[in-house]
Amino acid sequence: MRRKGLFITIEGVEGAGKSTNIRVIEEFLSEWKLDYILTREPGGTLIAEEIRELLLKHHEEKMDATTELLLIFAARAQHLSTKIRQTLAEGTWVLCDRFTDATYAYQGAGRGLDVKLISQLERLVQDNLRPDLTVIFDLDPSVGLERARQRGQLDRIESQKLEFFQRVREGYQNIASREGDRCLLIDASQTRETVRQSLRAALENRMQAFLGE
Ligand code: Z5A
Repeated sequence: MRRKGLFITIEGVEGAGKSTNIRVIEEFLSEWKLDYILTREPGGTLIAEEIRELLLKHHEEKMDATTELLLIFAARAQHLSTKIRQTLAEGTWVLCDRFTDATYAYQGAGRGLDVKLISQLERLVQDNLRPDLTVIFDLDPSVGLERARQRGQLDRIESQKLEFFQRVREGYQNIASREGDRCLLIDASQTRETVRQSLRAALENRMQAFLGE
């Protein structure tokens, strides 16, 4: 029996279907009778949610990319220290809508910030904590942005140019190919039902390995 909860993160470009498929993962965890919490980044605690608002709203002043990066890690430090670490230590699983892979994809690949700087902050804030499993929904960003647009007004990060999101997608694809043991790359261009079935099949596989440990 595992003593610690498992840490699962969900990633992808805008409109790739994270929120839609988190429900599929929740359903799956409930079927396995696993205690879990659902949280998100940036955010997940009162202070971190305030930082999220600052990050996503439009400002008259341009936000510097390093400022953005530091705010994301500030929110993450708060989230880890007041929620994630404690929950995992109690044996409860944590399902988190985005985590540090998003920082490598958006601030690293997207904004072009130095990956070494991101990994230094990752070590500072997380120490050795890394997700046990990461599901990455892969989608052509022009399709994802169209889906997101239909939902309403775009926030500050969603308002970037298409090329930015193409770099973000490549960033995620690189992470998935480098870290195949941790990451599941799901083709999110299929119908909702097909995505759901591929996700369930992939989870079934991984779960046998985790729970058989
Ligand atoms: N960010 C960052 O820059 N650095 C970081 O380190 C972190 C985050 C942690 C907030 O993230 C922003 O923070 C995000 C990255 C940045 N910004 N951007 N841009 P978020 O996760 O809260 O917000 P989001 O990425 O904008 O999520 P989203 O737009 O809600 O996307 P989604 O959850 O992947 O999509 P969805 O809501 O499930 O689906 C979108 C629509 O498509 C919806 O109407 C669905 O019904 C529809 N849909 C879903 N699946 C399908 C299929 N298969 N076919 C057709 N239609 C579908």
